[in-house]
Amino acid sequence: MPDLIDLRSDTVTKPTPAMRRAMFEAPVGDDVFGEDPSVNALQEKAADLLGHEAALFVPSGTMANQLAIKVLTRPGDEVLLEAGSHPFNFESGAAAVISGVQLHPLPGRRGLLSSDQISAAVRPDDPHFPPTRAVVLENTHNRGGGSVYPLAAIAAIRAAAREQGLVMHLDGARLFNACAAGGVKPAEYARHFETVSFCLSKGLGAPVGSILAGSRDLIHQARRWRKVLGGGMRQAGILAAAGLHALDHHVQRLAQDHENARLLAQGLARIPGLALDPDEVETNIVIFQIARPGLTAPDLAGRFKAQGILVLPVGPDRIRAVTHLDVDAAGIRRAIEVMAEVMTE
Ligand code: TLP
Repeated sequence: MPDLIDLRSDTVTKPTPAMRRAMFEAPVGDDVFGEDPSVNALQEKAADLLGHEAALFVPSGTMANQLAIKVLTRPGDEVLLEAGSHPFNFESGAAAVISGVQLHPLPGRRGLLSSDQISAAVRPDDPHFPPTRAVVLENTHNRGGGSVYPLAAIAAIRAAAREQGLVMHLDGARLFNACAAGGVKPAEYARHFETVSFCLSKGLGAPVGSILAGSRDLIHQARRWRKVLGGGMRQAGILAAAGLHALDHHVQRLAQDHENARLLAQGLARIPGLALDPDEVETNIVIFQIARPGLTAPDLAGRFKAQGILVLPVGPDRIRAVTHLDVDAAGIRRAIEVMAEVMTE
């Protein structure tokens, strides 16, 4: 059987030979003492890119989001976010456990919220209600199908939030995808938020790691909470070097992943029994619907897998496929062929 084509996530990428060399050669020190030169270099570069005072290297996107919620809220506060968002659905209820906050999910359009929704959701100052404290946005939005916030929409939400005295965190796990799609610089998004995270281990292709950026004071607090959660790492420069390499070499190429996602979407749209609108595919995530009664997403994913194509069921009749640096256009064409064949069975 030919090699598997793994479209389950952009988290599955393996470090390239050049990235492995950078990791091998990385100068390291003890990062809990703040002495790892590679970690320090990555944190400075990331803070610079985002236009924030400071940044912290953390093991995962989940930890970055949870540290942000921790330092922006107090127990009993309420956090507004989108109903399909990652922190609401896929972080094991961590915000309740770690921060003791109540999450207030709002229904977005392809995962994106409007400023009016934010204004309308803020609770009045009344002892019955939790104090609304923070807004968390996700850009690109994973379950929204890799949708991208227009900069103007973020600016409008920021203005509404400011009026209500709310602070904001950006789950930018795929922020560089949003930037590549919209021709926007990371700092142009980031300036609207108190804290911003992005993942090195998704489309950027590093094996491990995320960044949380914010003011010096917020990042100082986040560093302490990272230690509380057991995320203080020692010679983490080996990993940070992969992140530095990713920022230097894997940002420009994200446009290719987006082209491949469009190619995939156009191919899938032509397959009888699958439904999607290729025009909705803006970045590297393609979510499609199964339009054949009796055929479920786990069933179909199993049949694709038997033919060497891995995808992720994300609902009873919805499947996600994500493009990334380990699958080229030829791989995408092969995946379309195989999926079309399976659907004729
Ligand atoms: N998303 C993963 C899975 O958890 C679904 C994926 O394959 O897409 N924010 C967003 C928007 C994410 O998509 C993810 C991971 C995270 C945060 C969490 O990152 P990690 O996995 O590093 O904790």
